[in-house]
Amino acid sequence: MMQTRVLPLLLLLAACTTPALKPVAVPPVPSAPVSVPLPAVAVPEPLPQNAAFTAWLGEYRRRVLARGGTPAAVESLLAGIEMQPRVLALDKRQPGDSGSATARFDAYLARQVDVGRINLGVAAANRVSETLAAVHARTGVPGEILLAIWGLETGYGKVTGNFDVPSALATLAWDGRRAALFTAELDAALSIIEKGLASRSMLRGSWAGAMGQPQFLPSSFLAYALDGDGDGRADIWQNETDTLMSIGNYFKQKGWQAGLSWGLPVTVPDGFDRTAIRSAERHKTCVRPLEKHSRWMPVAEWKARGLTGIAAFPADDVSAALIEPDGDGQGAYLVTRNYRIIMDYNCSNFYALSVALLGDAISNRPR
Ligand SMILES: [Ca+2]
Repeated sequence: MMQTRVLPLLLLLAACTTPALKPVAVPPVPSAPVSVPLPAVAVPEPLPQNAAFTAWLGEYRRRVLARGGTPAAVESLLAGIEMQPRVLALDKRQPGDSGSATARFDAYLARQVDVGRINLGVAAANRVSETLAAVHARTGVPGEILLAIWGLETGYGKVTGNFDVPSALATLAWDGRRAALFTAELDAALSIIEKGLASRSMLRGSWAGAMGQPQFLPSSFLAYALDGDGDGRADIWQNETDTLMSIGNYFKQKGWQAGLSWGLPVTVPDGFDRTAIRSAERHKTCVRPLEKHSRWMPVAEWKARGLTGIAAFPADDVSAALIEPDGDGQGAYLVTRNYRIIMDYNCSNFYALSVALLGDAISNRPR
């Protein structure tokens, strides 16, 4: 634009003062211009983070409106969404399954399942005993598993996270490392508002978008949250009964078998042949943690192979797998299909074993 305006004027001036073009002496280019400072070159600056995020959010708004999102719900969801650098920092710091490669389960267990958490679990068991019985009756999930999930996720509802969940999800979706996952969760948050299941201001939780006392992602809220106290709402943020009923429903829908324990600690005999129990299962999700499980065998077969501490298992025909989280001969657990349901909640052997053992500790403590 600028050139087209200025160029004719320059040509006009040149025509007035110079009758003809003459060769112009071009100064030689210095062969080694070491001391000559380079002229300042205007490098286009990258879009500031916030501007890039705002552009992403605008595109998201356009997309959800184009596919029929309720405008009022879309604006409600997007109102107050901000890019959260702290979410990005926490996401980059997050270790993989079970922490680093050198993390040990015994140390993790000692941290997660300490006397304080067990005692609070026993107190909670007394306080909400009627609710636990009601959830057990409806879902088949025993109280100690409900309490252990509740206790490990949020300290029995005390630490639910104070991040604005739509902001956290949008930040993670925009960041791109797991864009599809977090965009789908942002869509689920929109559905929660569209359906009037929770208000915009209630959508608070962890930096990774896990909400309320059971730490449900929005998609889990849509799929599993239940109203436990009969007021017509599933309030997983403030209501303990709704929280426990929702956790029970999650387990039931994922396939928890009523009356089947998660498993138990066992002792593996010296010289045990571990190559003979390797699993040929191929997993599509939660691959690395599930690769640590042996193949399934009936309890009777495990007994025949010399495992001890197994007598408490009620039935010899129950299918079970062996896990040694800290390596061969350093603590072993025989687990049932129900243990895999705990892993559905959080794909980690460290987590699932902690839930199982916290549950045992709570239920074995006198009330
Ligand atoms: Ca309710």
